[in-house]
Amino acid sequence: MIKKAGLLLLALLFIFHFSQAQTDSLTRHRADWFKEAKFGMFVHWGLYSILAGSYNGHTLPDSSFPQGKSWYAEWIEQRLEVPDSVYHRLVHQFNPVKFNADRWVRLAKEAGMKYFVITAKHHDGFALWDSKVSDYDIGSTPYKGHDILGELKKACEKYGLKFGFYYSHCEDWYAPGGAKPHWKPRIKESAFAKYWNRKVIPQIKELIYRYDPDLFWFDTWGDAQEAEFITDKRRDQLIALIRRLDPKCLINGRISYLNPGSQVDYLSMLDNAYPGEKKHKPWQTPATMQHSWGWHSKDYHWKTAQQMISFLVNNASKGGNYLLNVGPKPNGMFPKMAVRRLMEIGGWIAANGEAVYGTHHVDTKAPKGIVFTQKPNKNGGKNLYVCLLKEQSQMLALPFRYNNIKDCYLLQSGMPIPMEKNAAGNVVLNLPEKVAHLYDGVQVVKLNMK
Ligand code: H79
Repeated sequence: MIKKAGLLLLALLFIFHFSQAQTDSLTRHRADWFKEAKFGMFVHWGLYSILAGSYNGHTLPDSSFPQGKSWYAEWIEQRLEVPDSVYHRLVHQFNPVKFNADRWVRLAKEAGMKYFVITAKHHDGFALWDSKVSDYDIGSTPYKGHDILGELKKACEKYGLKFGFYYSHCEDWYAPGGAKPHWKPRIKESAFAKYWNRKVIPQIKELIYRYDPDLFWFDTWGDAQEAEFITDKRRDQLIALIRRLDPKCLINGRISYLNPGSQVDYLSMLDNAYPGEKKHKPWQTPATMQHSWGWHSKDYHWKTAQQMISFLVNNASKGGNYLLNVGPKPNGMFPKMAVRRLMEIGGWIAANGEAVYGTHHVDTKAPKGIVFTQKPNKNGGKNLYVCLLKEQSQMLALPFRYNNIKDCYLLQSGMPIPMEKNAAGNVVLNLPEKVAHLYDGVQVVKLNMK
């Protein structure tokens, strides 16, 4: 009898040990795909897209409003003081008849993006899916019956992209207890608690049960309300919930920007912020193509494709990702300026993607206007990618031993690049003028190292 009980205990211990090991391994490897991926698409789309940055004869930014000095079109309700009743009635106008999930995700794929993150709910509180706990959702629009998030998920599976959600867990301008902009009267803790339990938690569950996402992107940026409402307890409750229901799902540091704790999978920088060095966790810059995230028809500050490629490569050189935003129009179309840029970036990636995907940061300090990425190669050595982001002189000295380099050529064409050895024993590349002066955009020279 005692022997039997002992055996049973042993078996149980074994099973426990085994499942624990599996969980540990999942925890350790959960973010592997994210580290390799480097490049993702962010989409900001909701009721604000209808207003496109303008309301009642005013266009953001507009300093005649006390809080009007911002380009962020997704903030228009607050910044241009759109009356709640007017803004809420936009649900009756949200009818993106030209929405085509396959086309969106195909564009992302062709741009070289490996994951796709869409605003399931932004600060305005509007849910882009048919939510059981809120009528402020797609189910109240003329587009009801369409499963936007489901179609996007399907398209992501088809094209091999990971799929995840931006979810505004702190600010919610619709729910009475959701946090409001910092210049508004502060919400009571008891009201926030209600909002948290009756909207945030159930909606996160819905998103997981319905769409099985690969990641969540929460959004705080270190202001006073975050400190007050997103307590460690709430942060950990939300993390535990997601871990329990969807252990593969990644969670970002902006779940609590001031105090992310140790359990988050990756860090998100502030909007359009680029750190100077690598981080202790996988990380990412969320970035805009214009100033605004949501569609803003009068924001003409479009970055060039080459600028965006530089940001992508620069982040890769520090071990980070680049999450590039598109703000679709209310009819469901991507702005043509965005389409053009996605295609241009995709063209560059088709020729130079090897220098980005699956690479690691390089500690060696690079000359100005240059960044390095690297990865092991099949011969037991490594490939070092010298990315020229700014014009260089044709004789380019690099901080690598000449004797360690087997081979050197332009990545996109295979054109050999002549090398010399300088007095210090380091390599000096002899670049053709068109390469050194970037006539063909950002250039990558590949060094095959011992
Ligand atoms: O969803 C988008 C924005 O609506 C939301 N986060 C992104 C992904 C956001 N809303 N407000 N904030 C972020 C805080 C913004 C702070 C800013 Fe700044 C101050 C933006 C511009 C000045 C800090 C400094 C961040 C960029 C520069």
